[in-house]
Amino acid sequence: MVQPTRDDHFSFGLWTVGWPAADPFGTATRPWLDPVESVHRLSDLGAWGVTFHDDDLLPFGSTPDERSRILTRFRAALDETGLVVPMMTTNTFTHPVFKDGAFTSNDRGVRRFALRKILRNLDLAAELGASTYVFWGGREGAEVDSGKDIRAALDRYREGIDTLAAYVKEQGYGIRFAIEPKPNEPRGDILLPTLGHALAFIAGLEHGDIVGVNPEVGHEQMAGLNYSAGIAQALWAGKLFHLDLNGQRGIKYDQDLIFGHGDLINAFSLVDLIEHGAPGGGPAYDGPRHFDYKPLRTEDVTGVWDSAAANMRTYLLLKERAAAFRADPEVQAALATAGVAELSTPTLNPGETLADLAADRTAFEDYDADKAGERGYGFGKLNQLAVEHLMGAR
Ligand code: ASC
Ligand code: MN
Ligand code: MN
Ligand code: MN
Repeated sequence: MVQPTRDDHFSFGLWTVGWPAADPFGTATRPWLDPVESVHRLSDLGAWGVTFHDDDLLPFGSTPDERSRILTRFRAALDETGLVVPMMTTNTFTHPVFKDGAFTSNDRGVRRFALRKILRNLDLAAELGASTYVFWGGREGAEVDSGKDIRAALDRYREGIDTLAAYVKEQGYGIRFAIEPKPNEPRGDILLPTLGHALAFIAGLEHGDIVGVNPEVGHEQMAGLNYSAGIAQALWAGKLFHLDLNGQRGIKYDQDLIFGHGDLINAFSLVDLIEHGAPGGGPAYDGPRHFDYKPLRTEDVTGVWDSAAANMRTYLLLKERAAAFRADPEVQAALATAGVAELSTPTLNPGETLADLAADRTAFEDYDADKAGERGYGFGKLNQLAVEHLMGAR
């Protein structure tokens, strides 16, 4: 039951298991990992897909010959294992050229270079059959308020995304874009810092129909936000195109912990939501279950693969617990007491006008607000049932 299979649609970034664990205070603690080895190891563990930034596979500045040699080996590994590439993305953050951003660098030459780098990788994404293309704008931001015209930066961000989206449509690639918000790190403040900012930005795009979000657990939690509630809003907006699962413990630097190794209760409600939809009905999520985590810097190579397996195992265990939670008659009773399903009933009757409501004495003049104020919703009991299912106590 907790053995992952291809049907679970688990995917991993090459940059996750492949992270050599250099941080701002110390050098790498692990050797470079061959992407071909990652493909084989992930396949053996039961994963379904691999994802990558252009530079994770094809080092920045590779010659055309080097690119084709690397790609031939990589494709062979995909063919041998049957792993797919459901998502690709661009590294527009490592090279010094991007230190002030890519789409939103103050330097116009940098912005034009960034567009070309992304365009080339979009062609590769189409060739490899990726259906989602992620934009994580880690360097799109600032530390100095007067050094960045935020309105102009958003104009350039929109110009960049719309230009690339128009290209994807023209080429008939069938790729959708997913913007990944993050509040800070590496920039002091990043543009589109939360899922909500990103949804508002997308609403103003010309080609917003093929643009959605790729929210990451830790990134929303770095802003103190509730990840599963944010995911519910993205689903509600029809914009949950992809997601990045990991763990984070509170408002601090981006930890990229193993999924569940942070706010486990929120991870439980997330898995319950994306597997089963809202308790009152509503869409579930049918895209990749993508892990964007980093094996701890203290791990050796064995620890890397143990941690990769742990992400999938935790997800499957939570899925099992969430199914038991939903099926428990006591949970159903607690949901009824809480009135969870009642929220799906519209507030006005079918065809009822505001004048009708104003004439309805039972809604106001004869309504006993004090009596209604005495109601207990039993949310605490409901949450305890969730915690007990989560702990395997029920
Ligand atoms: C991404 C993505 C991130 C960052 C980070 C790079 O594409 O989803 O969160 O890049 O993982 O280290
Ligand atoms: Mn992160
Ligand atoms: Mn991410
Ligand atoms: Mn990350």
